[in-house]
Amino acid sequence: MKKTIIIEGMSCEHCEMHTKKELEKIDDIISAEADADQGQAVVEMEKEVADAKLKAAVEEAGYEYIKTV
Ligand SMILES: [Cu+2]
Repeated sequence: MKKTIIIEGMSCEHCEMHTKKELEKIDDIISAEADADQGQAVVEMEKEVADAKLKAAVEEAGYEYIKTV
């Protein structure tokens, strides 16, 4: 199961890595890939993860969570 998160504020590979690491700390997230150019991250989940948790991880990484689509 996948979700795409729209994120503002990432500008380079380091930003992508910060976001990826924070998202992958969440239980039930198998992997996360962030793309600064597209301003989004895609998470692969073992089971449904609440959007609030995704938001918290993005903010912890230092970027602005816009929405989950
Ligand atoms: Cu950066």
